[in-house]
Amino acid sequence: MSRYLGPQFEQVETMHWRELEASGGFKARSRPLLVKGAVERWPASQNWTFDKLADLRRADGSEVVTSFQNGLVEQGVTREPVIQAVAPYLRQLAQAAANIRHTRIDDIGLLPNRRRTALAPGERFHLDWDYLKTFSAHEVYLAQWHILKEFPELRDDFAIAQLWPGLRRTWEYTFIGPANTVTGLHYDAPNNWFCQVAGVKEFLFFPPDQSAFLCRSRKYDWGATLSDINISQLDAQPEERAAFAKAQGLYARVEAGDAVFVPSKTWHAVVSLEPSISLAVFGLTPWEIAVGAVTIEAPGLLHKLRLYRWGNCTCHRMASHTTHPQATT
Ligand SMILES: O=C(O)CCC(=O)C(=O)O
Repeated sequence: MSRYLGPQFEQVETMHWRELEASGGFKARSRPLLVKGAVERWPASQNWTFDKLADLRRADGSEVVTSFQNGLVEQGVTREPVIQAVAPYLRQLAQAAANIRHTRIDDIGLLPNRRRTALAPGERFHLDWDYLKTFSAHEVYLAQWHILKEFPELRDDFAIAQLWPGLRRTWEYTFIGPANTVTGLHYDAPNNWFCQVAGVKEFLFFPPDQSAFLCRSRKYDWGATLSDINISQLDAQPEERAAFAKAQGLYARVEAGDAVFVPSKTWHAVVSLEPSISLAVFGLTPWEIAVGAVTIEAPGLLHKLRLYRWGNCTCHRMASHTTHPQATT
C-alpha cells in the first residue's frame, strides 16, 4: 500500500512581534497568523513554569483539584473526566520537560523542524501521518482549565491587549500536558489568540472554505464544531481519510514564547511535541456576543433541555451516536 500523503499544506503567515508593531499592530483578519516572540516579553514567560504553577494553592491553602481530559480532546469517544490534584501532575511534567532537552526535538513531528526549515517560501508539502502512530496510551490532559477564573491575579502575566486592541470580552483556558497530546480537528465560534508559554506544538489549520473535505460531526460541543476525521486513526477511516486528503491546509510550528491567531471558524488540530503550557484567549466583541446569543447560547440551552443533540456531545458522558466505529462506547 502506498504511503498516505493526506492534505497538502503551506506554512502559515509568520512575523515577529516587532514587525507586527512596526506595521501598525494587529488588524482583524480571517487567516491564521503566527507571531514569534509575542509572549516571550510578558511576565508569563517567567511566572508560568510547571513548578511555579504547581505551587498554586486556593485561598484557604488547600490543593487545587480539577477535571482532566481523559482521551483525545475533541475526538472520538468522550470519556468521563478524571478529577485529580494539579500539583503532582505539574511536578511530573517539570521532570519530563527537564529530561526532554536531551532528545532531538528538531527531528520529530508531523513536520520535523529540519524538514520545515529547508522548505522554500510558499513551497507546499505533506505531513508524516505515521508520526501519530508512534504515540502510546494517552495520558490525561489538563485541557480547558479555566485557570484565570480560579486565580484572576494571573491575568496580569499576559498583556493580551498589546496583541489584541479593542473592546471585547475574553475568556481563557489553559492547555497543559505532556508531549504527544492530540487535540482533534474542530473549529471554535470565537477568535482565539493562542499563547504558547512552554514547549512546542504543531498546529494544522484549514480555512472555512475547506469544510467540504472535513466531515463535520453531529456531536455537540458548546461553542465548537467537531469533525468525524480522527487524525490519530486515519487508517481506520477510509472514507474520511480520502476526503481529508483533498483539503488544503496551513501548518504552524508554535514554540515557547509565540502566539498564534486562530480565526473564528478555522478548523484546527494540535499536537504537542514537548510538555507544554498554553493559554487560549478567546474573545468576542459586543456585536459578536449579540450574534453568539443566537448561534451559541440558543443551541446550548436546547441541548441542556435535552432537545438538541442529546446523547451525542462532549459535555455528558454517554453513548455516542456518530456513525463511526471508533466513536461508539
Ligand atoms: O493546545 C491544544 O491542545 C488545543 C488548543 C485548541 O484547540 C484551541 O485553543 O482552540
